[in-house]
Amino acid sequence: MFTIEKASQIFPNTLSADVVPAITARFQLLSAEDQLALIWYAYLEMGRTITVAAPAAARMQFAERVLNEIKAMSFAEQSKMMCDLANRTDTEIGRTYSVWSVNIKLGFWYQLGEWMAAGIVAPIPQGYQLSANASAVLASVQKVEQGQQITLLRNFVVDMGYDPEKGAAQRVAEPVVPPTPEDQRSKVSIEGISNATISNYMDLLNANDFDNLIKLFLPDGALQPPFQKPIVGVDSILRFFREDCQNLRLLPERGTSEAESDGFTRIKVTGKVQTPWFGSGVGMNVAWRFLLNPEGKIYFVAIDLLASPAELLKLGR
Ligand code: 45D
Repeated sequence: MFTIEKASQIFPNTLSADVVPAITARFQLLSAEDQLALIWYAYLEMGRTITVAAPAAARMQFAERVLNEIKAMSFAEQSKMMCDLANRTDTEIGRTYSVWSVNIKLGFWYQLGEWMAAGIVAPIPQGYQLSANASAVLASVQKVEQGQQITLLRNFVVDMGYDPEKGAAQRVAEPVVPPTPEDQRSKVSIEGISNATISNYMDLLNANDFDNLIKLFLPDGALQPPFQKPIVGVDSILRFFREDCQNLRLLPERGTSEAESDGFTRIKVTGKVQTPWFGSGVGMNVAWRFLLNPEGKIYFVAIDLLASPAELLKLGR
C-alpha cells in the first residue's frame, strides 16, 4: 500500500529549484536592516521589467487598521516596526501580521512599498551599504529566473512577524470569490494525457471552483505545494485552496501516465502557472506529480517549481 511518504517519491528525477530554499536560508541569517534593504533593491529592480498588480480592496480591508497606525508613526517608529517584523519580535503588529494569509501579507507590503516610494513611510536610508553577505545574497537573487525570484520574495514576506503558536490556528484570509460561471470556463488540453481527473483538476482550479475540486481527492489524500510539507486530508486541502489559491492560472502543457502497483496510476504534467500578482508577466515553470487510486481519485499531488525550463520536457521516471 501507498503512504504519503512513498507517494511523494514518484518521478524522482524531477529537478526542483533547490536554489530557492538555499537562498532563503542565507537570507534568514542577515540582519533585519540588511533584509529590508535587500528586499527593497530586489523589488525595485524587478519592478523595471514586471508590474505587480495592486491588491483588491477586499484584501486590503484586513490590513487597513494596521496600515493607518503605521501611517501615523514617525519615520523612526516605522523603521523600528519594519525591523521588528523582520526580526520576528513579539509586538502587537507582529502578532496581527502572523495570522494573515499570504496574500494579505503581500498586500500589506505592497502598500508599504508604495508609501516608501511616496515618502509617507521611512525609506531605506540614502546610501545604505549592504553587508558583504547581504550583497552576495542579493547577487544570487538576481541570477535566478523570474519565477524563482517572485517565490523568494514571497518566502521572505511569509516568514516575518511573530507567531506564538507557530502556525496560528485562527487565520485571517480574504473572502472567497464565487467560482467562474460554467459558460465562461476554459478547458485545458494536455499533450499525452487524456484523464478526466487531471483535466478536471486544472479546469476547476482555474475556475476557483474549490468545492468541486476537492471532490477529486480521497478523504486522506494530500497536496504538497512547492518547498512545503504535504497538506493532508480534504479539510486542510480545501482550506488551503480557499485561502491561498484564488485566481491562479494553470497552463499545463504535456504529460505522461504510467501504471503503478495495486492499480494506482502516476501522472506527471509540466507547464506554467501564473499568479494574479503578476498576471501573464511571469510564467512559473512547474511540474504536477499525481498519484491516482484505481477509481481515479487523487491520493497525492505535488507541485514542484522546476529548476530550469529544460525540466519542462523531462517526463517519464
Ligand atoms: O521588507 O496546482 C518592500 C498551488 C521593502 C495549488 C517589501 C499551485 C521592505 C495547487 C519592497 C516594501 C498553490 C500549490 C518588503 C498549483 C520589505 C496547484 C515588499 C501553485 C517585504 C499550481 C515586498 C501555485 C513585496 C504557485 C511587495 C506556484 C513583495 C504560486 C511582493 C506562486 C511579492 C505564487 C509578491 C507566487 C510575490 C507569488 C507579490 C510565487 C508573489 C509571489
